[in-house]
Amino acid sequence: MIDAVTPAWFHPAQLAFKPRYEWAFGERIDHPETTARAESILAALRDSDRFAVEEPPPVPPGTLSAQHNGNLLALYRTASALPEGETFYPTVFPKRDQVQADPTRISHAGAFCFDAGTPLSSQTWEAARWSASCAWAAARALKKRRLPLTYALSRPPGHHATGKAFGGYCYLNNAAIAVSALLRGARVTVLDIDVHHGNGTQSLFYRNPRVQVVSIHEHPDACFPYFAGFPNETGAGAGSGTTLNVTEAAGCDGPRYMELLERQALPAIRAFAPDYLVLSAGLDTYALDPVGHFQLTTDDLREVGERIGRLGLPTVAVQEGGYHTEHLGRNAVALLDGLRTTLG
Ligand code: OKP
Ligand code: ZN
Repeated sequence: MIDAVTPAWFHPAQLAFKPRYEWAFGERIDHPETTARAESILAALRDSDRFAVEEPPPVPPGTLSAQHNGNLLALYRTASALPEGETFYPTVFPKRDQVQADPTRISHAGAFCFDAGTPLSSQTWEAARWSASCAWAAARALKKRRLPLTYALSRPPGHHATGKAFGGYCYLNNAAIAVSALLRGARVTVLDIDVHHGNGTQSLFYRNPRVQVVSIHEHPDACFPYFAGFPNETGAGAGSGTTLNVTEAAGCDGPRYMELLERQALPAIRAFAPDYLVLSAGLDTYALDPVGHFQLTTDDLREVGERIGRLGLPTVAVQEGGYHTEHLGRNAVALLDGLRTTLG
């Protein structure tokens, strides 16, 4: 049980970026990844007496370039020069043999992107950089202050961003940046409980024997990101066996989810015996979520937190998805309260 206040990180510049719509199966839909999400979580943290919100210092550029290709970062700077109010949606996605990709041209953005739901504007880089800064600051505090739990209110999310490409509403891989802040002389597990597979996080650590990546998500046969997250992806090279994908069909409810956690995810983490846990804390497993197809309740999310906390690992929770704006803050606090109950 944690009695002390849990520190949380957020920067107001994360609210500057407002994606308006995404292309989903040929339809233009309102973009689910809104600033209201962060405001819902912020309000719920502030309404409780158990969290203290701080502003992070900026993440060092070298920490970003350790995870992401220079051309991808250069493209974000190019996007920063877009005219105010203009948004660029990549629609041409060249294959490797067709590429002369120039990151100083916004028209080439599709070479660094894998879907049509992740727009660029003059505000994207600023927001993504502060989102990553939250994850970096939360991980550093966990280690330096020897805390049981810290929370990064990261937005935009990060787990789909790979070393070379953005997509799935993600630009910088916040969880990977948290890992990098913890990794010196340590082993780290990323447990990704977002309803979508974190293909970016998986690919960044696929061959790394010191970073285990465990994810529970809707099976990619019928769910974004479609091309990764299958159970037969288990790591490669020196990292063979350090990736675990636990999948379930749409409709997965609380009791079934607890089974997946207790029978598959948590035993694998105990066997790896890491020094730290980075929790990719997506809340789109919630039954009323407009994007995800799982059926968890707010009480289930609290129980998920309690069960993860029983690992007894110093944990940095990094916000990922979760799109039921009204209940999002309540769900974030439920998950964190669950962790607080059993950690410490
Ligand atoms: C981001 B995160 C189908 C379009 C799918 C992408 C979903 C990205 C989820 N309606 N759009 O993992 O919460
Ligand atoms: Zn998600």
